Amino acid sequence: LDLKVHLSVSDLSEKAVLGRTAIIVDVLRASSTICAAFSNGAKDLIPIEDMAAAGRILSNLDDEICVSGGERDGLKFDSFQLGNSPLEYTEEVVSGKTVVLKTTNGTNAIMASRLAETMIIGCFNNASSVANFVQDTDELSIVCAGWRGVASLEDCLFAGYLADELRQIKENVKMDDGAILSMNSYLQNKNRLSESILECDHGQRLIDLGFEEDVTYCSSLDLVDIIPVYKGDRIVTESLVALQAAS
Ligand code: 3SL
Repeated sequence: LDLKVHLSVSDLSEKAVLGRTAIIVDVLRASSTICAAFSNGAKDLIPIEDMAAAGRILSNLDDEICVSGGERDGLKFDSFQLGNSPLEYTEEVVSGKTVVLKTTNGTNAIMASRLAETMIIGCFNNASSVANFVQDTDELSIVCAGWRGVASLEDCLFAGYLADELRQIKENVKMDDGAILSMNSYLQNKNRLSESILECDHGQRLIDLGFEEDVTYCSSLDLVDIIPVYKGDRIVTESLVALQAAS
């Protein structure tokens, strides 16, 4: 396995993921929100690059079949229905709907990785499913969303969790420096993951905004067993079994 970890989107050229499997990681909170939306029955999710695109897409979708969500600097857009808290994406709100999502870093990381052969969304909440899904992959890029072009500890910890899992399953894992840095950071913190995420920069930023419950939720391992996959212009989900059968 050739394993590369991009510690933030600014560390990613468009072609870096070309022909590879990419896992997009934004533990706080976009990846966790996407998993929550799908585990509560969202039909699909359209990640948005900018507000102009959001306006265009939303004006073509009936309110009955779509929900808008997202944040800027952690806070909900006035014109959107939901913010970026995974706890808002309940069955009652998202079941059967198309979610249109715009976030500060997570949706940008998704859009920046569009040339990947396969792109999935990962975080602690679907950790084991992601590790299982990529175990037969030969060329894997983990793209950490980070925060405004800078690495984030929580994304780095999840990248390190995956690197550590894969190194235990596979014979030859060739890691780049990003993967080694992430894995060492994970190994140092694996017995205090929640605490580390509560203490890190973005954990603290979210706590200051009143989202401590989100930070704890996003640090929880294996709450769901789904894999959100980017297909065409949107993200859909299938069970791990269906995805493995198709590959
Ligand atoms: O940066 C992002 O994409 C967001 O997930 C950030 S926040 O956790 O909603 O503030």
